[in-house]
Amino acid sequence: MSAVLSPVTTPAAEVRLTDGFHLVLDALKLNGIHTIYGLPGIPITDLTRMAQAEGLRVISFRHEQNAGNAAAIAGFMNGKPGVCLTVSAPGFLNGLTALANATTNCFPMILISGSSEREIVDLQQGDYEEMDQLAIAKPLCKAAFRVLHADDIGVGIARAIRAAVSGRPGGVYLDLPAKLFAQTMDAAAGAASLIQVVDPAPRQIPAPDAIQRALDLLKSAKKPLILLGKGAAYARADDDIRALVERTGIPYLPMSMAKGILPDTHEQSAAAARSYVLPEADVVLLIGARLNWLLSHGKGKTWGGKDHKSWGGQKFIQIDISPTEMDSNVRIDAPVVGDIGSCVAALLAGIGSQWPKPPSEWTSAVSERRTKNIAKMAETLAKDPKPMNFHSALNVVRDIVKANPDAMLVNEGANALDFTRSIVDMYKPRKRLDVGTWGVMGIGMGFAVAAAVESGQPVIAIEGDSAFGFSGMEVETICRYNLPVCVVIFNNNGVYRGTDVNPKGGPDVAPTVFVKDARYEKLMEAFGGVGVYATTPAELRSGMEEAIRSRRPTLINAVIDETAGTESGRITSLNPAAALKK
Ligand code: FYN
Ligand code: ADP
Repeated sequence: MSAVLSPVTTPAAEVRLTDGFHLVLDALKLNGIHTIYGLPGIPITDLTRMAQAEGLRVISFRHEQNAGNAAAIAGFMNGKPGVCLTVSAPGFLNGLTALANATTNCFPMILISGSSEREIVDLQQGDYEEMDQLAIAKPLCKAAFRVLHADDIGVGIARAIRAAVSGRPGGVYLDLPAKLFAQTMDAAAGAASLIQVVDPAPRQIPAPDAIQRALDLLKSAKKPLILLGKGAAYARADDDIRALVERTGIPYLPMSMAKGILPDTHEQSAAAARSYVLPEADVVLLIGARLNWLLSHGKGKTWGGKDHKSWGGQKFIQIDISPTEMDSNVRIDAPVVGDIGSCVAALLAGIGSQWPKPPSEWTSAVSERRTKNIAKMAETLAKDPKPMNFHSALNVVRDIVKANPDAMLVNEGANALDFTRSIVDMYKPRKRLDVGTWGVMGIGMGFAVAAAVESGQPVIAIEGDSAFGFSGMEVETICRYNLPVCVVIFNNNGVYRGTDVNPKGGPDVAPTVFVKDARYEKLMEAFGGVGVYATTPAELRSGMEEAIRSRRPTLINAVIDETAGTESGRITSLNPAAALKK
């Protein structure tokens, strides 16, 4: 809606004017963006007020990084850009970490930051929060734009949206200098300058010969494997992906945020036989998953190679929207470039209904290994050690998620992340949100807020005590918006565990150790939410059940054995240990 501003020079006839503030909001609304995650301050305070007045939902945070993480995951959940709004310089920098993380994870997001006076910034004359934000953002995101004139706002927002969601999704920075907001222009001309983006993420149809090459290779396989990544979850091609898996009969392995595209209890899931299938498979079909560190770069011992850089002998088919992803780590024998929906549909058409199932020696071997590992896990989960440990606590979480398959699960930490990933089954797509490609700490409360706001479903956030600290102040935000978030902190008194000691014996504790028996639940109580102190699985269970039932903001301080946990969880090998001890 345009503002009717007081006429300045033409008292006879009232001139209908609009301004930069309204044009930004009108452009967002025109493109179906109705929620802004941010933190008000100079020069965007009024923009947040006006946004609310114009009917947008404004979710205000206590730190921009958490607002940015919220916007990023909203982008993943919706397939359209999540928007984060920050103040200049330090606020912008705080949001930038989330923008870079969104880009790394291929989440569509737009970081809009106010900035100081260009004339002063560019001459480096020392303005309030002086910083050349555009230049700093550029290398850390997919695209960066600055708008100087009100009549360019429509183009600026349109370009930001297209850059965020088309092709490989990612983060976009939009720089809006303070002077832009108050610029006025004729309201009709302003409305005409806005662009409603048509087909912002166009389908990209794969070439027929690329599909044929992939089908030929897949047909030749004796031990085929399908690997589903979070790109497959993002693509929302759930039915076709399931049909591809089931019609071919090929075992599949979900990456962590791809869990639930098919239910983890699916009989073709090879998740519980990971270390068996990776080195054994002969042809691997990657759908929206990169051969990065999380997949040991497609080579080395994980894949059956002789040493850490040797090829294991697998052939790869890779479906990805980004052509340059191919061959980034090992040779891709059958690249299929296009959007996952179109690529999987084309493969399905070629597969038809007569596709031969993989040799039964392969599928039975996978299934045998899987059954054995699941049985072993069930034995461990059935134990009831005192004090409670990761397994006995996660056994409860596993039951609660099974009973509430629509609930969103947010997960971060080291051991808290790794154990949750393998113990807690997911039943529906895009329900598991975690540390992603960087393995970054600090996404927890930002993701939890957006998960609740965007889905309306209860949110369960399983947090390591260290990971929680990065965004813990947002429990106030959770209470302020009365969001149905149940935070469970696995409290073992430290980073990895709470047992390290200061080798010098001085008054400082070891760098990995926190305050013993910290009462995290009181943080939630301080803002009117529910705090639960749980030392047994039964207490944890009743706390979680009540949180889901009541939908009240809840924080459960789940006290676990302080000796539980290993260095960096499952990635101990990435944490260099000194060979020389002084
Ligand atoms: C998995 N597993 C199971 C099941 N699911 N067993 C029984 N039942 C079920 N349902 C088994 C699986 O076969 C593996 O055993 C093991 O559990 C772990 O499985 P996971 O988690 O899939 O595999 P792994 O080896 O941990 O995967 C490697 C990885 C992962 C790099 C993809 O570790 C990862 O995503 N790490 C992210 C770490 C991170 O970002 N940390 C944050 C920073 S921490 P085996 O087959 O016997 O191996 C800072 O310090
Ligand atoms: P994971 O960490 O689960 O393995 P990655 O983030 O490494 O997943 O990989 C996701 C991949 O999916 C990226 O290479 C990205 O280009 C691709 N991708 C994202 N969306 C689509 C889409 N709609 N169609 C095709 N590829 C996509």
